[in-house]
Amino acid sequence: MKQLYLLLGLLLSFNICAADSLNFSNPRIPEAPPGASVMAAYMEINNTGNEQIDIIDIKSPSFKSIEMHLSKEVDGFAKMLPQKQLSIPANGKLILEPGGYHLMLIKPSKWFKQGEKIKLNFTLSNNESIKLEVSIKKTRSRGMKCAAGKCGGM
Ligand SMILES: [Cu+2]
Repeated sequence: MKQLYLLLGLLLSFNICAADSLNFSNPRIPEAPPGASVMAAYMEINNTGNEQIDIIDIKSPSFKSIEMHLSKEVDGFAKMLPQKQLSIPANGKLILEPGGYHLMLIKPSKWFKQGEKIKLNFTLSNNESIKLEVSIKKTRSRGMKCAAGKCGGM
């Protein structure tokens, strides 16, 4: 009997995978005007595990492609720098937010409106995958206007 428990314990410990250590909070995709060719996704990703986790690829049936970006000011210009991966530190978090890291959703298959859900499929560096559903939300469009170089004025 004791041996059986030991075996079960071993099996359980081998079942713990990196994907189980990630928690996603407040995931959201701001609604974009009809005809927009890109959208952005934001969220907070928490890693409860003792090892860093790297997201190396993201796909969605609703978009042609998805890139990982970091918004940064370079020589006075706001730029979006493509990232090869998103790293969530051990026992830490990575925040995707306007003006920082974000997911760039490229070429939507149609116009997605508030309340619709987008399926995202994350691939980790160890080939595990995580599925996440993110809702389209109406938000103030300030960030979009700034990105287009029309902050204030107008
Ligand atoms: Cu971007």
